[in-house]
Amino acid sequence: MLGVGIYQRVFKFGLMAFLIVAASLFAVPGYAQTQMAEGEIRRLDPQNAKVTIRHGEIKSLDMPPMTMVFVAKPKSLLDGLKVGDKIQFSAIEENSQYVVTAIKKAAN
Ligand SMILES: [Cu+2]
Repeated sequence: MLGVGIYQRVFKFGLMAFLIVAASLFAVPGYAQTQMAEGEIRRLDPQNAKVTIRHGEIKSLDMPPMTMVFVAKPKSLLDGLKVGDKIQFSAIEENSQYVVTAIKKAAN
């Protein structure tokens, strides 16, 4: 009887450790998603995959609010957008360029 209890405890501990690891794996992309910055489209240059965004603070890039040009990757991210649209977006720094990797229209 004692043996069964120990195995159950070991199994429960292992299961808990597995769940914690699994939860943290899911939590990382979930956290990144909530880190989208707010912005407004100021200028669009789809042929060159460029978009000028007046943006709020971007914590992931340690950047204060400003208006600046981003490269859209892929440039199809710019499809259906127009000047004045309020957006939420994700951006990264890549080869000393700022690259938008996701855009979604914000509900006004
Ligand atoms: Cu900026």
